Formats: sequence, structure tokens, C-alpha cells
Amino acid sequence: MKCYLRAVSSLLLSLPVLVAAEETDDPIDEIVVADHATAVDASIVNMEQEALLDTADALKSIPGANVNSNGMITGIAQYRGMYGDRVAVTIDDHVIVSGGPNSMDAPLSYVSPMITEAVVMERGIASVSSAAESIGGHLSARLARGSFGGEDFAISGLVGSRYSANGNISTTAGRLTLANSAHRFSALAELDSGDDVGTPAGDIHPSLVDRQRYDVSYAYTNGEDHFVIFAGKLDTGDSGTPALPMDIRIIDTDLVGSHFLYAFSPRLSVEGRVAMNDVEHIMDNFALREAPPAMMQRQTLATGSGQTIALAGKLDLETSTLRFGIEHALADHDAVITNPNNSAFRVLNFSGVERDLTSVFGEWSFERDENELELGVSLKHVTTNAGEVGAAGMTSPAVAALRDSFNSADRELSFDDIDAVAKYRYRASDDIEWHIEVARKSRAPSYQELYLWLPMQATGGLADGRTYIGDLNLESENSNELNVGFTSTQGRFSFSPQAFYKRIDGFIQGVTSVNNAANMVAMMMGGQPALQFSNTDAEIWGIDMAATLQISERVAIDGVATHVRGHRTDVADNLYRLAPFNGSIGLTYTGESWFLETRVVAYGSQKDVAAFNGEQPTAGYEIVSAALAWTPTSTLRIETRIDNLFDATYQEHLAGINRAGGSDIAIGSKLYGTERTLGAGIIYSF
Ligand SMILES: [Cu+2]
Repeated sequence: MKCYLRAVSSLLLSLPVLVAAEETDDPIDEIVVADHATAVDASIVNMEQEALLDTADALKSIPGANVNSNGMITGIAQYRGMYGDRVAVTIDDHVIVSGGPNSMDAPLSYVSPMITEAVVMERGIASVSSAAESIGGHLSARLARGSFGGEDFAISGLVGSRYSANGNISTTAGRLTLANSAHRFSALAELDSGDDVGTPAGDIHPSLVDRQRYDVSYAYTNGEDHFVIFAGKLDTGDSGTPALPMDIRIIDTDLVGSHFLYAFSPRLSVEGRVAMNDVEHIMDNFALREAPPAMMQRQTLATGSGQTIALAGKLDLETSTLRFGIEHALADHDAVITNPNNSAFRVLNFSGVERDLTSVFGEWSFERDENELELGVSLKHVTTNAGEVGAAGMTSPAVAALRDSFNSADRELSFDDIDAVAKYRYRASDDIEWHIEVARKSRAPSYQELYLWLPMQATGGLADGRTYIGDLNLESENSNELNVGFTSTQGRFSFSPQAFYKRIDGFIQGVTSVNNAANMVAMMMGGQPALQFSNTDAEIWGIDMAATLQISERVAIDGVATHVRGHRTDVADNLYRLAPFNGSIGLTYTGESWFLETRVVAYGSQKDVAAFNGEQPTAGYEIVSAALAWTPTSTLRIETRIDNLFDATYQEHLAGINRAGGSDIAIGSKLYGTERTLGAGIIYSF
């Protein structure tokens, strides 16, 4: 298991293949529990054993991480108080461009859980070589495309299904791989579906799900050099997002990518990657939820596309290693809002929006005796632009004023930023390893933060119910961060706490707009003035940890705890939608063919809420779950589980507010967590 996890971690972390070629024989082990591992520099969830519908939910078991959930398959990664575009999520080495202006196709929705290998959170500060835009950390996930085989071609694969009785949710997946030691052909598919789920307070409507994911790939290796090319498709149909103003009708995404590693010599290797994704997305506010009056019905067609090309090298010097790289990433976005009952109504929400990034980095790492040092610098150049907008069928002079001022403004913008990261590791003894990191990380504004011209809730999934407008004068935000921690093993007990502090200058969030035209339109639409994305100042600090106590060879206790606090420093307010204090304690039994787990997850109340957007506080709660897996043979796995054993009534702070009419949960009420739920699964691999 540890071997596997180490392989996965080295495979998935940062520039994946380059790191894989490197030796990582660290005397301090990871904190390993079943399919989870936390080390000083990474937390890993091996997805094979996870019974999840949304891969993003795996983050809840990672120290410091959590998920802002806007629907059953619309989970936005949160790490140490930052989320959305601030956290770099790479899927198969590619930073996916979400097509939905509210991140309905959040990056992790592209990795269906049963065909995903692992989710790897780079713990603490992300290296500059990991991802160019990573002010809030770096998370990577990769589809499980099978492994290379022996001398002769052979077929391997799996077929399996998991079922949850609450909402008749099923996830069914298959993989077929034809491989020898040099070539590997693989095909994957996962089909997910479900109806509305129940909570002790009633059913959540709409929370149905319909999603299919396919992938075909070819890979080559000669032991030193690697090459992979893949093509995939995400086909999401009617799926509810009750925390957002609309639901998913269609997300139709094509993904293509390629990746190579070539070793010029034992000391110099070069890695390249090319990837693109192309999204077509339709959402509306009337088909899945209770429809508003005919004139208030809205349908949005959003398209997005992304292209990345990157080249990186690794040079082994006498006593150190040098990494360097260049990346160019393009993103395009359009969104048009219509009313099916009024053909004259047509709002160009985002029109011809571009956001392009060019970055270069250099990273030097040095290891001697007990000391390990990494120094990295990256330069980033982001250019953005947007076409002219309009709102046919909206006769308000305030709308015309907003349109005219946007169309006459200079919308071609550019942002130049420098990131610097220093990491130091010190092995004080065989039992304890210290970790100290400092960094300055930056983020250029998102396209919504710049180009949202008409007050709308298209905010990358903030889901606070407020309408926002962008600001063409925004500047990049800069985070100065310190992270200190250690990993210690004392006999049967392992413990890995870290504490961090970050001060973010220019932190972008909404403040009450002083634009009269925007406020007039916002009052008309939502009864509250608009918020405008603005540069503010903020600080975030916290502590998170993982621990295990190996009671016997087969029995272990593990725990994870996360505490984070974030507030503005220019005015007195808390940051919005931060996870309350939370922790979990699990007891596991790992037998020859049986695996048993019981777990208590506890969340504190969240009273430190954001006043600027009227965030509601949430009460604390505890939920208990139990899971049993039986592997009668090495190829067959049978699972059963019960979640929320005591049928507790609870509201997750990060799950958002219900916006959908016709649900058992009132509009404006925090969404409830699922009731007692039975699940089962069977997976056959060959
Ligand atoms: Cu959408």
C-alpha cells in the first residue's frame, strides 16, 4: 500500500513524469489509513475504494481541504480558506477551463470517481513547477487508465457498480486495457445517475444527476521515455444545482491531450504537454425546479474552451537539481441569456471573453544530509479582453448606461506578476521531519471579476444569492504566506500538523457597489444593491493535521482536523464561505479479505460569517458512518456502507443556500445533509 501510494504521489505531484523519474526514499513515512495518506508534502486519496458520486467530496478527508458544493456533482475545491480559481486543479496535467460562468462544470466534475486513480493535494504552498496560477494551492487528479503489462499483449480491466438507496444514485464504470510492456491502449466509461436525495428535513429538489464520462488513450514507454495521448468526453444531462439560480441541462465537453517525457541523457530530461477542452453548456431556471412566471424564465447558453501548451526540463547538476519550464494557456468564454417565452430577450452576459496566460519558471532544489531546500521563481503574464455586450429586450435606461460604459471602456488588460517560493525540510532525526515554507503568490483577476457588466449571479459559484458586477480596474492579488509543520512517528503513533498564515494584499471580493446604474438594475432583479468585485485586504490563518495510531497489525485509529480563520484587514468582516472547524476520527480493521471502517465526522458551528453578503451562520453537528468491504478473491470486491447512521439533521456550512422553488427545503434556507443512507457496490477486475 505504501509503495502504491508513494508511486501515485510521485506520479501525480507537480510535473508528474519528471518527478516520477526522481527518487523519493524519505525515511519519514506517510500517515496511511486504508486508501488515504498524508505526508509532509502531500495528501492523497486513492479513489479506488471511495464510494462517492462527486470526486470533490474526497477533499473532505484531506487536512485543510474541503468542498463548496453547489449540487451533487458541482463541488468546488477549497483549501486553507481559498477556493474557486484560487486553487489550481489539474486534471491529467491540464488546467480545465470551466464552461459555466458559475463553475457548474467545476474541474473535479471531469474526473468521475470510479475511473479516477487518485486525488493529490500538494500540502501547504504549491511549488512554482506545479501550476502557474496556484495562490490557494494545487490539487491534481488523473483518470485510472490501467498499467503497462508484460512481454506479450494482455487484456485487463474492471467492471463495477455502486448504488446508494437515497435517491437511487448509481455509479457504474468499466475499463478495458490492452497492454504489453511498451504499448497500452485503454478505454474507460462511467455512467452516473440519480434522483432527488432525501434529508431528515425533506427532499432536496432538484438534486437529480445524469452524467457520462468516456476516455480512450494510447500510451508508450521504453522504460525511460513516456508518451500518452488521450481523447475524452463529458456528457452531463439534467442535474440539479439548488444552491445556484439555474440547473444544468447540458454540459457537453470534448477533451484531448498529450504528454511526453524524453530523456536526452541520464541528467537531462524534457517533458511536454498539449491539451485542450471545449465546453458547450446549457442551463435554465425553469425545467428542473419550480418554474418562475413566464417573463422571468431564463436559459443560458455558455461556451468555453481552453488550450495549453507547456514544455519543461529537468537537469541534474552535481549536488542539486534544476527545473525550468514555459507554459502558454488560452481560455475563451461566451454566455448568452435568453427567455424561451420572449424571443426579443437576449443578453450577452459574456461576449468574446479571452484570458490568456504565459508563464516561465525556474526551480532549484538541493539536498545534503538532513537538509533539503527548494527555491523557485515564476513570471506570469496574463492578458484579457472582452467583446461588446448588449441586452436586447431590457428597456431600462440603467441597463443601457451599463452597456454603453462597458462598450466604450478599454477592455484589453494585462497583468504581470512574479511568484517566489522557498521550501526547507529538515530531518531532525529518524522520527521527526520539519517543514518550513515561505512564498509570495499572486493571482490575476478572473474573467467574471473583470467583465461581468450587468448585475448577475455569474460569479464562479459563489452562490451567495447576491448579484455582482466586475471592475475593469482590478489589480492582481498578492499573498505572502508562511507555512510551518512537522511529521513525526513515535512507535505506533504518527502525527503531521501544519500551521499557516497568509496575508493577501488586494484580495478580490465583493463590496457594495457605488455604481447607481448597477444598483438600480440589481434592486429590480434581486431587491438588493449589487456587489462589485474589488481589491480588498485579507488574512487567513489556520492549522491542520493528520494522525494515526496503529493499535495492532490490523487495527488502527486515525484522525484529521482542520481549523481555518479568514477576515478582512481593511474593514471588520470575516471572509465568506470558509469551512468551520472540523475533524474526523475513524477506526479501521484491515483483515486478509475484510476491511471494516467506522467513522465520526464532527463540524463545529460557523459563527464567523461574512457580513458583506449576509452569510448565514451554521450550527455544529456530528455524523457517524460505517463501511464494510469484502474481497473474497483478489479480483472481486463487495462493499456495503451506511452513512449518517443516526439520521442526524444537519446543514453543511459549505453546501450553500437553497435557491430552488418547489423543494421541501424553503428558498433561502441552508441546504440539509442527506439522511441515513444505505449503499452497496460490487467491482470485478480482471
Ligand atoms: Cu451553468
